[in-house]
Amino acid sequence: MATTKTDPKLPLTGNGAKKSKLYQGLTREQLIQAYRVIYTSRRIDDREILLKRQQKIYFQMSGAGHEGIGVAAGLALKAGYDWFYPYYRDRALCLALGVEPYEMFLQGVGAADDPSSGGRQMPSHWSYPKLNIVTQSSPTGSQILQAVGCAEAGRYLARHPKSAEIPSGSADYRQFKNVSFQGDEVTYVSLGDGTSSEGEFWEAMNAAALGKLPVIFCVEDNGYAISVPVEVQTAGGSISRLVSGFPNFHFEEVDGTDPVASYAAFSRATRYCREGHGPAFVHAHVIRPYSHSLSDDERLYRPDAERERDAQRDPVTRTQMFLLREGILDEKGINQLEKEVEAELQIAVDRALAALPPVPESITNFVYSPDLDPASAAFDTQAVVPEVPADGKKAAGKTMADLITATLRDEMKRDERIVIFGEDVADCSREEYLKRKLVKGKGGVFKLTFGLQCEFGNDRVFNAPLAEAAIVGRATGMATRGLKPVVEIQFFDYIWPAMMQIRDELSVIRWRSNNGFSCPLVIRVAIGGYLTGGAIYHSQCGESVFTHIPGLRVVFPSNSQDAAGLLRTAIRCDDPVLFLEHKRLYRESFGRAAYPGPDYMIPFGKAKVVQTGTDLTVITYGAVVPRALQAAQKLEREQGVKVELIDLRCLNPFDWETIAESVSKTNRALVAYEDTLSWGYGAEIAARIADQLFDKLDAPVRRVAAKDVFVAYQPILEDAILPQPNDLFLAMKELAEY
Ligand SMILES: Cc1ncc(C[n+]2csc(CCOP(=O)(O)OP(=O)(O)O)c2C)c(N)n1
Ligand SMILES: [Mg+2]
Repeated sequence: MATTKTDPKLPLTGNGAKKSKLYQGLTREQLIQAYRVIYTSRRIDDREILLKRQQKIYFQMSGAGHEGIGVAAGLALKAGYDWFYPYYRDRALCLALGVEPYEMFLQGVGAADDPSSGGRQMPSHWSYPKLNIVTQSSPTGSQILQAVGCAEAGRYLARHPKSAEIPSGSADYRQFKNVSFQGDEVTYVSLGDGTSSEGEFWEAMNAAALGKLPVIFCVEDNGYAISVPVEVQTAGGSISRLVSGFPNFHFEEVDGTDPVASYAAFSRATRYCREGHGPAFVHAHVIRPYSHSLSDDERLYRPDAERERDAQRDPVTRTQMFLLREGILDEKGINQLEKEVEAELQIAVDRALAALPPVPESITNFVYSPDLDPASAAFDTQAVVPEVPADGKKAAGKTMADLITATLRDEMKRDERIVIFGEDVADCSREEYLKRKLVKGKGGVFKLTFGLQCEFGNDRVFNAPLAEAAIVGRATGMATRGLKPVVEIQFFDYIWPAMMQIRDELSVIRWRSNNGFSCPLVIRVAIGGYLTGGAIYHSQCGESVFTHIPGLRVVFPSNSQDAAGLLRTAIRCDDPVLFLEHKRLYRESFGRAAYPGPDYMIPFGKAKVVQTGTDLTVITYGAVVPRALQAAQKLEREQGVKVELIDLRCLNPFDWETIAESVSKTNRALVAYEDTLSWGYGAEIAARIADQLFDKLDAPVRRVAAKDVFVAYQPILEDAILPQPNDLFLAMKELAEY
């Protein structure tokens, strides 16, 4: 698709005017409205700068120079119908979509009533649920993949309209997740020229092109990323040239300081997307007259001549001159409009300065869903024990892998909002091979999703490009719209490209938007060692990195039945969940069980006492559970020491009550975990015991864990690195004897 170029040097469109004349489809009234938005946007920046200097607000980020493209996008798209992932320079876009100046000033002062975040985020981090403006963060570019997921969700919902319904009596996240879709909605996402260097931008472009998704990528190119000029940032200096090879795209390159030309570009882009041809790319050349932020002084790296050249293209003066030249407004009309805006802003500032700040007690509100507590009794259901077969033999125990698959299957039957994607999770992307029965299908490198694509179709189970940030980012966008993605990260060791999405987006979307948005979803991850043949990049643990993130539930089952019950809770709950599946336990003979039925759930934060004892408490989880059990049984056999063994099952929340009760009884505690010893998950448990149960202890709290090195390949080394039954045995014995 060729790029449609508008020469930035051309004068603004048209001259001489009749009242009925249209300007690229815009009426004279719309142009006056556009100027009002542009002028208002600039004056809000000016007022904020003043307020910051008076120390009445705490940060300022301007949209100056970007108003032309912003207002054009706002005029071409529909608030509350299309979806918006804007970045911090999109003040004019937000105003054009219907955000009130007062609401922007509320953000500056950090008021309790600030609709974007209730005082939790910096100004210019837009979030307006009623307008479909989705909460934005500060990391450059982390919104882009979510926009792709948002567009995917819109298309999925249009194809599966029944999934948007809330079945009566469905006691799950769907009660609190209203879903809306239009069928032809477009998702807007914007970014700066510098941000186009982020890998996530390219992952998003690829995903949008692959899926022919209705996303408009708007690059607002002001030539700088703080002090770094575009030729140092972008090879060849033109992002348009670099992306021109992406298939299925419509491309526009436009002078973004010209609202009329920008509107024409956006209208073409919007039409292309709405009609379902694919994504669009709008490259808007803009200016940045106010330095990067109030903390930056661009005179340190830009000479006056360059800045003056930019000033010639200022969208405020350009648009004003255009209105005068076209006879749309005369000088009096301009003055009148500007006076009205000034008066409106004065009232808005005064009101915002009088607004109440949030109360400190509110800080923990909305870290998690306020509506559905996955630790509550609602998630405590009985296992349905299968009847003994007629021949009297016990039903064969199923592996953890079997029961995870069975649980996924039953949940997919129950809830059409569930989609599964990741690397290799589909049976076969080339569906015709399956249809012609040429292949059996793969269904995951560990085969846990085997058969699900065949059963539920390839728009519910599909392979994703090899890009972990994209898997989590797209899933987050989908979940924001109400779908329930259950995505897979193939190996825990490869979760790190998704870390920005997990740490700075997924986990904090509800909190930072003050409950305006949420994105409950499940990330299944194969984790752990004891593999004989894994190594640094296939055998690591590292769960404490994730339990350290507020807003993320972390689950780590040790046996089949728990895996089934906890996975179902993870899927039906209203929070994002990291579901850690130990690879060594997938097909272990330890902990096999019959399928506990299609409604079996275990509440989060409830430990299981694997065996009761009186002499010492061992607190552990995951693959250390069977090893600790082996050690405890040996200790009892050989020394008569009775160990109480606690399997935490869920790491956030965790079951402090069961730990406290047990340690109060046994007076001795050993915390055992597979991850490296120092700064590990057990350190927190040990610290809590020392802190809160000090009076009960007859011995120091001990830990057994991996050596502080990575897991090695050679089995002799792996054995020496990871905690073994004998290490656990010796530690238990020593503690019992203390
Ligand atoms: C991931 C990340 N790295 C660095 C920053 C700090 N930072 C904020 S804005 C910015 C420059 C962005 O430039 P560009 O994308 O061109 O947008 P502009 O501000 O010029 O509109 C940087 C480096 C950040 N917010 N996020
Ligand atoms: Mg820039």
